[in-house]
Amino acid sequence: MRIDAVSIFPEFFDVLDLSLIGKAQRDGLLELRRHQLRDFTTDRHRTVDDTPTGGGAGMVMKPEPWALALENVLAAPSPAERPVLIIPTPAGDVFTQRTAEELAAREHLVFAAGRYEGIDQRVTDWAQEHFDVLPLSIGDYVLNGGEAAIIVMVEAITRLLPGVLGNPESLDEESHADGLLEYPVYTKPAVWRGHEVPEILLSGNHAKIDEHRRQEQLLRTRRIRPDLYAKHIVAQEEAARRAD
Ligand code: 6GU
Repeated sequence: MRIDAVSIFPEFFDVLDLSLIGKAQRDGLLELRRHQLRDFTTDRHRTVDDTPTGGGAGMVMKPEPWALALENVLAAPSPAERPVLIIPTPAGDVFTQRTAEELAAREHLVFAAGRYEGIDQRVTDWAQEHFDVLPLSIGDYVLNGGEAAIIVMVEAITRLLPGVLGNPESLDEESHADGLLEYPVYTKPAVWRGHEVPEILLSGNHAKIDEHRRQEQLLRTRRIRPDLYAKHIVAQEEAARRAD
């Protein structure tokens, strides 16, 4: 997979050189290219922002440097497929595990990190000519810029790529893989500071252990995320109806 990330703070993305994503880059599974938006300005002050047309607080990112930066990304040799342009914004569709799975199947992702009050809307409109454009939010809160959201999305997407995780089986069991939260996990010792591991987990009976874990998943999801639990129940009812 190829990923390009454009920002006025490309150093933000240095954390992606650590750990599993760093290794994925060194192993050639992922090519991560970072770009400084200011390199695509044409004035002496390398200006990337301007006042909002129509008035109001804050500043807006000018369209011209964005167009030049994105054209530069398009000019580099690239996987044949039409690239996806992801614009992080609290006004976007919510990024979920499903989104991560869909994006993990693409060959070329481009992330455009806005700062200030956002990027001139016409960049989004123009970019549709060259990219599949996706404005995405990582949740209902406000960040100072898109960089931290990009790091979150790149981590969620790239860990799904074949060869990135040491043990790909952990993908099947983790939270959200099947729409439920993960069951609680334990290691040794069996009793620690008076707290015991559930006895069934020490039994060696794998059918019973699977059943216990499934029950814990359902209880935990109902308690912590009733919204996900309700969706799960609806999906189960539909599956049962189809099986009739
Ligand atoms: Cl993707 N960007 C910004 N700036 N704030 C956010 C966000 C994204 N998702 C939630 N808040």
